[in-house]
Amino acid sequence: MHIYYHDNAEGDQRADHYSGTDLSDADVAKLGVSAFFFDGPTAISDIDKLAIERNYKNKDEICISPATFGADVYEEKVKIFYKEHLHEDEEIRYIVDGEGFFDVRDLQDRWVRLKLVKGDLIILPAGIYHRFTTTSTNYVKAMRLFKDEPKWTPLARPCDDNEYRMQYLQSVAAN
Ligand code: KMT
Ligand code: NI
Repeated sequence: MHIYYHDNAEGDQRADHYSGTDLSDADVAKLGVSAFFFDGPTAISDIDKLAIERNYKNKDEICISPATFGADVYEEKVKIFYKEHLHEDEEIRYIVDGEGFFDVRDLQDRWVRLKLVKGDLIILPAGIYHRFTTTSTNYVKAMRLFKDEPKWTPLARPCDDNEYRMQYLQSVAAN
């Protein structure tokens, strides 16, 4: 997984926005973000194992592309996914095909960009501010894992007094 600081340049959200500064899995682990890679014949059983360990019971698959949604709806969805938000539950995504960017805020409020390609899996903790976009290929097929009742509602920033936000900040404070 390619992880780097976003260049913060205006313009096309689907461009790479590579700042030239790379980060590591260990850097994002300090933000409570976990990165995995599962590919080949054991990928699905590896993911199932992870899901069971974390008490996830369900999964679905979403294909985000102009072909699946129609061009207009696709453009709307891509804009919505890119609005900075948090969730009151973990967000687990596995890239089945294509690619996408997850941007997460670091502890200094900088945007860290994670480029996920086929085989990459990410776990974003509850309470982290983030956003998502497709890349310039405009195509991603992603598996979404969820518990019985996922608290997926995106809460738009600012929601700094949200209890999950406060818990998140406490959990990373020592890092
Ligand atoms: C989210 O919560 O922003 C998403 O699920 C993005 C689409 S899945 C790659
Ligand atoms: Ni989200």
